[in-house]
Amino acid sequence: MYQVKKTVLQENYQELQEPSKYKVLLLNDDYTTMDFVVMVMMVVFRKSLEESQKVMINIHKNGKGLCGIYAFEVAETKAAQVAAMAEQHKFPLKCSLEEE
Ligand code: TYC
Repeated sequence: MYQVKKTVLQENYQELQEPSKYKVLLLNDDYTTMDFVVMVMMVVFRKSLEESQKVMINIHKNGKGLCGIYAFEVAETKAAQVAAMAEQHKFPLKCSLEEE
């Protein structure tokens, strides 16, 4: 009985929690062009030209940078879009996801 109550309480608690959010980070490399990264940022992450340029330079200097924070499915879709665009253009550009 105690175990059943405990399980029900745990389930209720989990249902009350906000779903986790995920950071989508873009990684620097030596081959992807700056223009391509800026274009990806505008198309996939819906940033302005100016913001995309700022984020791209930050990644170029620091090795990686934050492109956005989303629910898991959205973050996964954005990462898949980046991977598909990079593959199409034969660039090694990579994304990573981090739980917030
Ligand atoms: N380092 C790349 C260059 O000098 C530009 C670049 C920026 C690549 C950000 C990837 O996520 C990246 N062409």
